Amino acid sequence: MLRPQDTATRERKLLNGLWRFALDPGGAGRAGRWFTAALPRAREMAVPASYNDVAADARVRDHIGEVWYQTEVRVPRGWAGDRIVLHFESATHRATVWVDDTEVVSHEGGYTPFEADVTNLVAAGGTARITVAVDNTLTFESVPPGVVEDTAAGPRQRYWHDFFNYAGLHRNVWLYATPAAHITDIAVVTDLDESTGVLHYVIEAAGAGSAAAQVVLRDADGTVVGRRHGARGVLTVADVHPWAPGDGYLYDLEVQLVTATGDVADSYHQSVGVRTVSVAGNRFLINGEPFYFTGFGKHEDLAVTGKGHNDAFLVHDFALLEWIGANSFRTSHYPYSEDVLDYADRRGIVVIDEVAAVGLNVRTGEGVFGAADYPTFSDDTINERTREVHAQAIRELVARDKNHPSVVIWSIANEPESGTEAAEAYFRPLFELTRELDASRPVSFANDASAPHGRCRVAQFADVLMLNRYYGWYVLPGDLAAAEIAWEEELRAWDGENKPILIAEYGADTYPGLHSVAPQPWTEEYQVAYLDMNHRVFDRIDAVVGEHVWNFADFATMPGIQRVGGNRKGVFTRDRRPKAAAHVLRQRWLKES
Ligand code: BDP
Repeated sequence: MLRPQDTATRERKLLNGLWRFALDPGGAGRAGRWFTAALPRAREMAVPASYNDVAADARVRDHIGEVWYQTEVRVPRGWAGDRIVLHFESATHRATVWVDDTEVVSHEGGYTPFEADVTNLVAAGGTARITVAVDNTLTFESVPPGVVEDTAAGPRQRYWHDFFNYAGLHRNVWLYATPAAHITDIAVVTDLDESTGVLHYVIEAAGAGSAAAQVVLRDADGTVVGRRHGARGVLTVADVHPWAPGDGYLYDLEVQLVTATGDVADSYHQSVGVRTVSVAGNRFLINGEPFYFTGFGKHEDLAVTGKGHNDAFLVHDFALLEWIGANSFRTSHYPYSEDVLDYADRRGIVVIDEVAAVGLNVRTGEGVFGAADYPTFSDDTINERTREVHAQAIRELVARDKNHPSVVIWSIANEPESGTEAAEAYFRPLFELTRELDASRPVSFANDASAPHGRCRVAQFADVLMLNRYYGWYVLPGDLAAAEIAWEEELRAWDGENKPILIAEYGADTYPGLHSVAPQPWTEEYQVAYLDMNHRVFDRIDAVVGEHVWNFADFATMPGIQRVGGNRKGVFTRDRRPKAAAHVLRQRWLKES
């Protein structure tokens, strides 16, 4: 599936705006065929946005189950004879879509795109009613997992990750047109042979008949630097300008379907950054050079709009990344908007791309998320069907993001149970699958303190060891001297694995404006002292190839006594003001680069 684009042969129409919106607490909408007419008792809702905080209504914020969105679209007159497609960049966590009275598509998984060919259901110049039922329920067979428990107070959604379960239509919705003969997929893998860039490409098309594929490669100035006929092939670029961290240089690969008479039936533009990624011993290499990651785990999280994509915050967050000297981030804990990855490509920011497999450990949050009264892996909890949903989430992530030069590691889970035989059996095929889908990038997952060195049975599969550790916060809170000793001891053990180690999370909750002379947990001084301690440890361990502070900014969480107005481990507040730690990181990271 290709992201909708305006090209010489394609056109798109954005359907964002105010849609009709209705909660369906009793699950009456499907039987009542709500898609056949204007939604009953509808209010209006912004798209894109999480619906939860927009309405100022606890019933909306805490709703469990389906909500319904509806809009009317006029199909552009000029699209007669074209193939017409309805495309959702995401619907969290699953959705069913109707065009007028006809069901057109269902999709599981909250962070990847899906679409339906609606050519036979709409007419150019006419209107169509689009209705979407979006379900936020997390179950043991969803990714992330959860369970709805029946309690005396009614159903309650439980899950084992701390960020709030925002839901809705978080990203763009498009109606777009392509010719009947159209390109359906493009895959590009790049290599460097000294100063020559090598591009291996594969094109897929449908309805193409005798039309043949060809590609034209242009540099950033628009000069043609390569051409080739054929649906797969290799292009070489002498004196290539590689994509590199801090230098988001992109070529434009125009893919065309050309008819026997020489007409361009379809055209699509794929940006390409020519770079290599590899692991050599305990080094992480980009273009053959050791790379040290500085940056954060982030969230898609804003006041009011929740996980709704916002371009102003995209640009602002990247401006802050550059200000602070961060060269990278992880899309913790789910695939982010494609706008984020496109922008990372252009800004030369390095990305660790993560699937939404977070909270696959019912013990992690004991005390935070309630008692661990389920086994993590069992026939009735996380099981083979969950693994198939997880596998599909990986397939969709790689399919969507494989051409982004910014993406250098696939992260296939965050802090799963990883110290058991069941975990080893669950994850082995998922690592194999990811490597089959993409042999060009390292694969990893974020390990947590419950499976330290010697106990983790999943780290054996990872090309890079990504460790989330909270020495001085969850472990030995307030005693940074003891934390430093314990942390160094554990890290030295991992150092012996001869794999690169990325500290994928370390952080301390910090209430902005709270101060103390002797660093006390929750103060700005403590966050600074905590980070300094961690950095001393990292600098003593050879295999450490990067540091991602948890978190870039404060973010909303489920309610809980360990959280004060959300998770406060942000180096920036939720509205992006720096805490004292931001200035300290800036000093360290600008020196690194
Ligand atoms: C880690 C999780 C992250 C949490 C963080 C925390 O990976 O999602 O937000 O802990 O507790 O375990 O702050």
